[in-house]
Amino acid sequence: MAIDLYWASGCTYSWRALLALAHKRLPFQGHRLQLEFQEQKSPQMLAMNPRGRVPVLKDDGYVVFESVAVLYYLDRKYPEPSIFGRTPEEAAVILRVIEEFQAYTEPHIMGICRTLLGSASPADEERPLSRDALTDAMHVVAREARTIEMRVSRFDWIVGEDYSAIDMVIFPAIQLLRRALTRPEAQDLAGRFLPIEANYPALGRWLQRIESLPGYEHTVPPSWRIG
Ligand SMILES: N[C@@H](CCC(=O)N[C@@H](CS)C(=O)NCC(=O)O)C(=O)O
Repeated sequence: MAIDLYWASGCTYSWRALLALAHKRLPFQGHRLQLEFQEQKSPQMLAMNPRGRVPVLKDDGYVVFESVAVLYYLDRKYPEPSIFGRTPEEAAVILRVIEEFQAYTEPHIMGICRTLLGSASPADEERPLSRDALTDAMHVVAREARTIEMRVSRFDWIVGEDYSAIDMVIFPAIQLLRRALTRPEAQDLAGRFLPIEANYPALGRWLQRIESLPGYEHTVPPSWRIG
């Protein structure tokens, strides 16, 4: 087994893969790319992922990209501890909640974060939001966060009794949102969300639960530690 992970600091999608590798205690060779220098678009990277995005995982010559596919591959290849549930029913709920998050919540979180933190990407769909759009996005996120709050107030993890792929998918996005909302220009938006421990106490405990997992500290974006 020789796993290579191509990733970028502060990239929530890369963070998912790092969390899965840490949880499964899989040794790997990390290749940190600098997105601002377009390293993800080098010929070597484009040969592995023609979309020129990270994360990309290579395992003994097999290449997989798109973060949820990376998590799924790792789980099929290295099944213990499982991150896609123990039963077909649990697996379906994990996948369903991943789909729901990606369809209904994540685009709004990313819009807010891109606007407040800036983005290296010039793509149309990645333009900053207007002030009104920002406020609307925050309403949606606050509402969706309530449903996650309900889930983690019943169990320790978002689905069922184990830490799973859905926790790994949502956690980095919430951390990025927290970071974006601490910007001075976000003061009027932040009140509905921060401090998270006051607005969403179960979500706050869930974040701390993940932060205390073995190996977690190695997954934290290095660019955040010095900023
Ligand atoms: N849907 C992809 C998204 C990956 C993605 O957008 N990665 C960003 C960094 S967080 C990227 O590589 N951007 C580089 C670019 O757009 O040139 C996944 O889940 O892996």
